[in-house]
Amino acid sequence: MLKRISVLMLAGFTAMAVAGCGSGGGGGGGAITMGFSQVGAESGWRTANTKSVQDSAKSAGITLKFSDAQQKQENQIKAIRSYIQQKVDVIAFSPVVESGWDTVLKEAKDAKIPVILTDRAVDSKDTSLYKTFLGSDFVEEGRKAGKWLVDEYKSSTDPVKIVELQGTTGSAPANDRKAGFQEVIKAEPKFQIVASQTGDFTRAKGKEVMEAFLKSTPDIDVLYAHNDDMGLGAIEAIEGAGKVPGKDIKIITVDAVKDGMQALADGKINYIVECSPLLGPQLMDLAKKVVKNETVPTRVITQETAFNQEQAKAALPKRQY
Ligand code: GYE
Repeated sequence: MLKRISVLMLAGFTAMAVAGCGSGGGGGGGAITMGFSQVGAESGWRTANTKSVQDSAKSAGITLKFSDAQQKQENQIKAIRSYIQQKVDVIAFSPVVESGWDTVLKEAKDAKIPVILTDRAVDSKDTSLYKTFLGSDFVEEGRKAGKWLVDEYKSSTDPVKIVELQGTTGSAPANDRKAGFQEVIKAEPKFQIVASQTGDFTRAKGKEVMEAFLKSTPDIDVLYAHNDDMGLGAIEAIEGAGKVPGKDIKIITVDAVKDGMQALADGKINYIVECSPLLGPQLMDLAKKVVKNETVPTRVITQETAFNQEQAKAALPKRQY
């Protein structure tokens, strides 16, 4: 829209007339339209992220075109193509998997529409295909999970049997949370990942896969789940098998959404690494800058922490999501 307005200005419209058709809001130079392609609604994290993006667009005066890809890359590619056709000012998206984006990102670049990656990364070699990447350091999250485990078992020499519930296959958080965790635990051979499978970041799959793990793998000591939702599903499976989550099987998850934090406070989860979904305000700031062609950092990392039971109890009353 900004481009169209500047063409009008060139055509000799007065500044006041331009402001009149600038459709309200927008930082000074007319409203910005953002096309946003969301992964889906697979988890509590995602729901909070969607709300953050929608609320912040509203308060930033940015017109948001929003689409939910239902965890399918083809739907995201379709949505991005439609945003290109609609000539939005900026495209933001959270790529469901890392690979396979070059073609559509080139199309956006050729149409001179800036792209912002939010939450998840792509593995494109050509980094000129997007302006910036806003989100967490998932490798570091995996390391934090691993460090807690190393500390928890520091006085034991017995083997520690770990099962892992991975996030969506091929997604940045699944790849990186696995890698960061492994990097830390591999120093001590007593830590053994005895089973590892995707639960697609959902509660239902987390439960289903944990049920299978419990049948196939005797004496599981630890569950590492790449998000709270899969951990919460797994808790149901563990209880269903007559075991006590948090005691018979120690549980580490990532995200720290309210339901996860409640389970941690109740002693059913033992440790949660935080991953903040509240990316909306920073995303809107970056969008305003890239639309004005201002330079932005190529990587913006979210600040995060981790919680044990006591810290979860203290944080819960003020938890926003
Ligand atoms: O951890 C998980 C969600 O990409 C960081 O996606 C996000 C992850 C989050 O479904 O719950």
